Amino acid sequence: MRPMLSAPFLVEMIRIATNMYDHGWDERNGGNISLMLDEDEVRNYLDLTAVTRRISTGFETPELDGKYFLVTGTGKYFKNMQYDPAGNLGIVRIVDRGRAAELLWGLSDGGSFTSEFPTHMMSHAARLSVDPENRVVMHCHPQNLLSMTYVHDLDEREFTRTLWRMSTECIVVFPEGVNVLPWMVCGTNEIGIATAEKMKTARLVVWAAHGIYGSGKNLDETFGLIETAEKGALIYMKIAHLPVLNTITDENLHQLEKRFNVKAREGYLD
Ligand code: 2HA
Ligand code: ZN
Repeated sequence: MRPMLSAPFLVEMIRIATNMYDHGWDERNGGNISLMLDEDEVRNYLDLTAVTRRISTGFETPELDGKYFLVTGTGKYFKNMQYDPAGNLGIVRIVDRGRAAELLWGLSDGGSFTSEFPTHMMSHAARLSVDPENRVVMHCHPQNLLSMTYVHDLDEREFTRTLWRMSTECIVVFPEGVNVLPWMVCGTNEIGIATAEKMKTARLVVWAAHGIYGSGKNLDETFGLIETAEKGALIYMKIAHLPVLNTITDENLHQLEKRFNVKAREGYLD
């Protein structure tokens, strides 16, 4: 058995969370991440029969039965993850049609997984139904995307089109656009169900006046996805109150589709 702290998935998780904190996206206990792990990968570091605790979830995701996740803990600070990985993170196996999670490692102070576990697990199930390679669900509170939800129309097409116009990279990185939920109470099954539904058509889901969810094949890609949308929002917040003299037109966006072999969300370009 190899030492857990040498596991590449754990090292990468700590690096990404630290980087997110450094970007100002995860104040205090803000944000949460879940990373699906392969059983064969986990077996190198853990005795898969040694269950520390069984934690009820309060929802069902039968699609995830038997799947393993490295997940951030509730009330934990991304800032502190690097100093105490086992206190701030846990590795769980989903069992009983998603109604419970067996803790195999971490959450060493007796804590539980993130309060947003419903949204994470339901979003994994939704993403896997449209992309079998999806492994990551990531949530954070980036300043500019959050600011934008106070001053911009929350219509998904309009929100997406604005971001696409704010930087040439945006349509290339998220051609399917950004989905948006109105303000809702967080940490509930209801916001989990609503987010998962939105995750079927886009890897980014904005929570108005709260933050954003991203999903993807790995931590790096998912971080980059949020980073690109947040850059678009940063430009928007810098220029929204100024007279705009130049922009990226729909014709330009069509040119980018051709050049980078991406297809913009149906009906989003004129
Ligand atoms: O875990 O970000 O949405 C803190 C949060 C809740
Ligand atoms: Zn949050």
